[in-house]
Amino acid sequence: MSGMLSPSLMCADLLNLQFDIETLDKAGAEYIHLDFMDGAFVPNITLDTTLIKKVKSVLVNMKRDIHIMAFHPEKYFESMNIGNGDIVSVHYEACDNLNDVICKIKSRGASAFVAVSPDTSAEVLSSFIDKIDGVLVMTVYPGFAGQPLAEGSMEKIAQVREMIDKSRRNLILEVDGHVSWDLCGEMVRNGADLLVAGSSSVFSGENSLEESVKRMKSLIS
Ligand code: S6P
Ligand code: MG
Repeated sequence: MSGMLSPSLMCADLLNLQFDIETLDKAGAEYIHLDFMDGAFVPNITLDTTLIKKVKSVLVNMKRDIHIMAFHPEKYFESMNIGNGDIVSVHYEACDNLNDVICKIKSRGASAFVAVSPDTSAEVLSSFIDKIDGVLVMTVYPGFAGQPLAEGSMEKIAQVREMIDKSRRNLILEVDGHVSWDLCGEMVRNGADLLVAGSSSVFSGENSLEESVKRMKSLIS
């Protein structure tokens, strides 16, 4: 069992973004996690659509993993230039017509993921599991980095893994929030495929970014 890595750009050095992105790419991270917030679905604002669009032009091996924490996420697809190779996660709690949003993501050639916040039951995913390419299990409350792991997160990862296995579809299970050095191995053992790394690990400042990616990869392989 081996996990993939998606370092979260909102935790990077905002004054040296291009350097950090290129370092993560060279070090072997598979994805770059790009958080978009609207200040309404969540009480915060982070990376904007222009930056999210521009990131694509400096990636060599990494792919974009775009996490949209916003109402009406489809409003932003064009300005982010969403297309082939991108993962796009939209929140179950933020969409009036999730089926329609999923279709719009797929029609652009991207992979459609549904994100569930800590207080949302995994059961809600059963109506969408046949249509999506992955699930994003939020293990902190959306909006901020540096939070503790939400209660019941490990059990929820295992529960979603079971749902995916039962569906017999090849979905990716992504985990976002407090993916620490200590917990990342257990998350993968519970069924996570793709881990978002933020201030609890890769951006903790203990090691260089390059060393951090290698350390994380060795813990999840
Ligand atoms: C939170 C956001 C996340 C954070 C990540 C930070 O709203 O969706 O992607 O960037 O949780 O990592 P950490 O280790 O600080 O929780
Ligand atoms: Mg995120």
